[in-house]
Amino acid sequence: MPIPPAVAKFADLHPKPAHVRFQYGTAGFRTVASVLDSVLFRVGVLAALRSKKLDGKTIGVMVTASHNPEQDNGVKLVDPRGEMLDTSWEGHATVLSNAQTTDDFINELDKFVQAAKIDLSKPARVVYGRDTRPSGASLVAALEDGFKALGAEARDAGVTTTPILHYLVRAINTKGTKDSYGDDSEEGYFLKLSAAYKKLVATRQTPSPLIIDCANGVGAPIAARLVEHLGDSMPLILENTSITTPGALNNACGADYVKTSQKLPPSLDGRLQPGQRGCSLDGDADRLMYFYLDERSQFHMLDGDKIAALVAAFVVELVKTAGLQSQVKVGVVQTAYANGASTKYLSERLPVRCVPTGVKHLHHAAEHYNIGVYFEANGHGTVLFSPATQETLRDYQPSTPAQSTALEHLRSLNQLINQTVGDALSDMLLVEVVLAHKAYSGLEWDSLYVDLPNRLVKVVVADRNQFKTEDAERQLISPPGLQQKINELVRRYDGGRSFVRPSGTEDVVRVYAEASSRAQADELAFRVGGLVYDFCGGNPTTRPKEFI
Ligand code: G16
Repeated sequence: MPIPPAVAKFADLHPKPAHVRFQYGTAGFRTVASVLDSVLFRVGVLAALRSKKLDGKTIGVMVTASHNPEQDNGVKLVDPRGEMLDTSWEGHATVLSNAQTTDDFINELDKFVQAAKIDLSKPARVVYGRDTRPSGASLVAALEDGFKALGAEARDAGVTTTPILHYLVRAINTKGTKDSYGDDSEEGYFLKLSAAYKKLVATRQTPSPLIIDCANGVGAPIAARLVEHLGDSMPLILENTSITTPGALNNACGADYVKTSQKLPPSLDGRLQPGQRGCSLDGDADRLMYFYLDERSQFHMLDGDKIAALVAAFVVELVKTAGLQSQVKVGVVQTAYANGASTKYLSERLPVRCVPTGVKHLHHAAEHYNIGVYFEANGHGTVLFSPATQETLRDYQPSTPAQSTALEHLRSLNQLINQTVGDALSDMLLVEVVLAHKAYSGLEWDSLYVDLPNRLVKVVVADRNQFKTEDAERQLISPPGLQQKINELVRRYDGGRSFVRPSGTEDVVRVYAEASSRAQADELAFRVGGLVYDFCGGNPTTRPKEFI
């Protein structure tokens, strides 16, 4: 079947800008919003094709640039079980987005449809949502043209969080089956989470109020609805909720700000009291960072690694108490950004794997465990219960009251934790459950292990694509010779570790460094940053002055 003529007609309305090269990266396409119109249209077409290929299963499309600044936007596809798009389609997405003219696009599309053996007569179904970015509405209009071009049945989920969109995709595709994931509505999501949370804390004291920094993004209205569903069971104070103030999104607030600057968002100064727990979401509410101030008002960050340590220990304990330790093996997945102290702490207790950055890599690795706990240091992560483990939890007959209680908790955790992707609000409730069960304050949680001082630096280079890595991104293989120079530098620092990789969401190269003291970690990061800058022919007049 040939490509329907409507595709060319609509494609003419969304010309590709000249001299821009797009790439389906770590989390889909992501760049400055003003150049994305053609990409959104083409992603609409691709989503419809993906659905046709999968016999009309519903495919998700999320329009967001998550932690990026407000002027950026992006789009990513979600596969039928709520997981990230199959990586084998990422390359096709890149090729289609870069076809220069309508004719080139139709040609590429035709080649792809033939090669992938897509039956165009099959139905296509999609569900799509967007975050609060001002560019979202017009980009969604371009996306909708892509759906119309192939006659896809499209459901608009409106302004929502990335994890809710993932939830909806799985809920729609499992509706009425034995694997039903929940009602396919936002309301269904809130009911599922809040019911599980209330069950898990039923016998615990109501926690002290938690401050949530909503990053001035979509987390604000969604958290407000969660508050209604939780009622008195969880006092939440929402901050940074200005979703219509221009320039406010992710600006000096949010999970990425907290992680990279290792500081309290200035807007929370005087709001967060010593000893009180606070947390930050990012622009689409899929990342979570916790923090607290000690009695001297010193800021302490509890990042994705600390969340992994807290949660993994709790899950292991429940599995053991339930008497399931021989059947249910728990494992952890991290990336090279995981603090060395967290990896040490976790690997002394559990199997730990290191994979490249990007939820898709962590998610797939976590699926190999019966219960897989995965968190990136930046606060993105979740806990996966394998289908076999879910059956075990359903059928297992406990023999003591203690076993029975632990089993019930595991069942409720499986309901509370978003099984499709990292979800800041679901993760926040998970953390609160563990803190309530362990009667931990932020300080006690923080004391599980002591972080090695670390620093993350961004370097702007002419072409980040020349950076290629191996060994889960811990070694550079290109540009040639640079890794050797980094190794020489690292050797001079006590407890030093550093690696360099190109970002898949921003036009920068990221440098991570760790050392035994704060000053040394900073120095190492800035020295490696300088090395990268000089090696890549950076302009001496624009060389950042902190690059020693
Ligand atoms: C996305 C991905 C994360 C990744 C982050 C940064 O997060 O989902 O897995 O850690 O980008 O990636 P990079 O270092 O390649 O820029 P988000 O929250 O921005 O969607």
